[in-house]
Amino acid sequence: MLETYGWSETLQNAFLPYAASGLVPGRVIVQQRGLYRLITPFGELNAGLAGRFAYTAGDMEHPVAGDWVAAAARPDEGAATIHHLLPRATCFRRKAAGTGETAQVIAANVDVALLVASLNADFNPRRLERYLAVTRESGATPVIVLTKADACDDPSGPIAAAGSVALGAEVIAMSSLTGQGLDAVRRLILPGRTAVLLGSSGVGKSTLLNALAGQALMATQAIREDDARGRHTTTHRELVLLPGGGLVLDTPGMRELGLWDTGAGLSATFADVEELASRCRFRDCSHGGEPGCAIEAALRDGSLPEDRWLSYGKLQREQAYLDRRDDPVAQGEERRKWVRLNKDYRSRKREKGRGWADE
Ligand SMILES: Nc1nc2c(ncn2[C@@H]2O[C@H](COP(=O)(O)OP(=O)(O)OP(=O)(O)O)[C@@H](O)[C@H]2O)c(=O)[nH]1
Ligand SMILES: [Zn+2]
Repeated sequence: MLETYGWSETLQNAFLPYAASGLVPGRVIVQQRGLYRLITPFGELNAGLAGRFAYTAGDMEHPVAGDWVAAAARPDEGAATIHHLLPRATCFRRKAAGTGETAQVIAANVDVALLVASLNADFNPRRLERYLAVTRESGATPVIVLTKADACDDPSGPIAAAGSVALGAEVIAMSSLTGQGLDAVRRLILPGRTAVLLGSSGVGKSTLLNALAGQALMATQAIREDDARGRHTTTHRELVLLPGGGLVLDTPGMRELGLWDTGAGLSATFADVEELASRCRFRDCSHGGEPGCAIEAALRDGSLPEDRWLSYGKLQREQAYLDRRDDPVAQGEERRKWVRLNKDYRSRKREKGRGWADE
């Protein structure tokens, strides 16, 4: 039964030592302020952290939605106590704002991230680059899903634009309204696999989730219970089981995409830019007019689109800001260099008053 929720041989092996002490495996389907709801071999149980675990676990090791844990179950009470966190296959993290913590885990064990953008109006490939970087950092597989194909006369432009930033990620054009492309999306979320939907407000994430889940969503999403005083309470289930067997993780944290930790993911998403920079004649090239600069050459002949270069600089600047805030001395120096370079580039461009193409 846990296989439905993604239980695997790898997890089974990690769990083995805990089985001996009578614990059971469980997956977190809701996490709210230190209270958890788990799916376990005994069905759904409400859970809290064991005192010792809460005391010794670091911030990053506190379970979040999607996590697998080892817990002591008390099925008669409908309750359990979480004693251990099982290793995460993937994890979405965010730099915690202003708390001095280094990072905050948002979701765990996501296999595929659907990066949702709308084909109808302001389609913005720059936004996709950010989501791609975040996803690559997490370890999940990104797929670009372009919604509202029914409201777009010619989607070939946006599809090509998405493809050009995707660096190998699959691109699917679809419509939740007509059902076009819906099967292609369904095939991404195989039984036991966990997906998330990332994208700006209004691009159609909820509509897509409803189309994927069909009738099942309304029936299963809300957990109604009587609290201690006999009042009805409703909790939003964060891990939604689709009729076809796949899972979608839908948490408030995943919906608020603020300043994310994109370090390694940034390099993967801009591998082409970093590869170009490595071909400059001078290893410490500032891309500011030195002879043999591959970046400037590529900007001039158009093989590196200018907005992609600027977008790279912008994400570097945001990352530099985070680095500076979290570690005032170290780390940031390399990225601050990029900030400077990018400013140089932009001011020199302003001086010229025209684009590189006019040189
Ligand atoms: N024409 C068309 N409209 C769609 C489609 N999918 C969603 N919409 C419309 O787009 C609007 C926004 O859709 P939502 O699903 O609420 O968007 P969302 O991404 O969940 O937005 P947030 O909840 O704010 O994050 C709604 O009016 C939908 O009816 C589609 O495939 N075609
Ligand atoms: Zn250079």
